[in-house]
Amino acid sequence: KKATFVLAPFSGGQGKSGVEDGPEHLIQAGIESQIKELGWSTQVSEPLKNTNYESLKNDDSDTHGNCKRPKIVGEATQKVYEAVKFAAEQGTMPITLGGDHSIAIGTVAGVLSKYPNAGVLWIDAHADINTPLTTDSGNLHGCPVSFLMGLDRESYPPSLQWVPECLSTKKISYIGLRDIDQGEKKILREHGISAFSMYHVDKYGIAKVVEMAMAAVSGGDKDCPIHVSYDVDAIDPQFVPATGTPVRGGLTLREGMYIVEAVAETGNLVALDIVECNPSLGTEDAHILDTITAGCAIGRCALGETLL
Ligand code: DIR
Ligand code: MN
Ligand code: MN
Ligand code: MN
Repeated sequence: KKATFVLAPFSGGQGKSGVEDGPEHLIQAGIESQIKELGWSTQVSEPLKNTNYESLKNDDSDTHGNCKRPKIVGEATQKVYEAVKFAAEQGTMPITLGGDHSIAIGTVAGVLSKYPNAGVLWIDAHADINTPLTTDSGNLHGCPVSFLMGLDRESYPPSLQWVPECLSTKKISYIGLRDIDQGEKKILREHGISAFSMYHVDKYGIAKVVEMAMAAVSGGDKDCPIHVSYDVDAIDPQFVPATGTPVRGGLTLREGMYIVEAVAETGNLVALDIVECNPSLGTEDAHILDTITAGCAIGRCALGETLL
């Protein structure tokens, strides 16, 4: 049991600063030592170490159509891709700590290069499936899924043309959705993408929803590798307040933990992302503590803490 913590202190996929401090806070709070205590050996990879993306964030010429900061997003995600791919090829489990969710362009592409048939569970209040043609905000953290699928490929900025069209519309399922743009709804519907909103969590309960989501991405293969890309804003802001785009009516902390516990129980987890913890957005210390400890709990549950 070996895990590689891939640190991705990157904020260029959205406008707010502070989310680049997520990895440091999670490490300071002990996520690595907690996972060691579960019997994992760990190592740390820092693919973005030699570049100050925060200073590059102010370059107003870095745009393409409606997309904001495509150059730094393209460059940073490619470095994350190489690091995650390498960690997976070494036979370790990449646990990527964000940073904003644009970094999942790199993590999912890296994981799929090692495990081409892996299914992705995207845990989020948002679908993150805008394309450069549909995005209103221009923030690329709202677009990673479409890049991985190659949707509206002709519209991609040059810096993101490296992204392999690696993710089938049949190999992703969402849990926690409650804030989806019109253009995204159209994409989800047209491609028949599996998606469980908060409505479905209320209707079926979280256990059934996770079971259905895993069945949807596994295509009948009981050993199908699973990558969980976990945006902490899936959990209700009452538990996870320090995040860039909080939306009320989310998962309880327990429901949020149950998702990764149930994946851990299958033994099929091959990679985990924990993204969008933004310590700067806590207006009191308890907000930061709640958010960071929830991030650590997601990591521990995914790696088997609560399995007896
Ligand atoms: C919105 C918000 N759909 C956008 N997306 C967020 O900017 O494309 N994703 N916040 O996490
Ligand atoms: Mn900072
Ligand atoms: Mn989100
Ligand atoms: Mn997201």
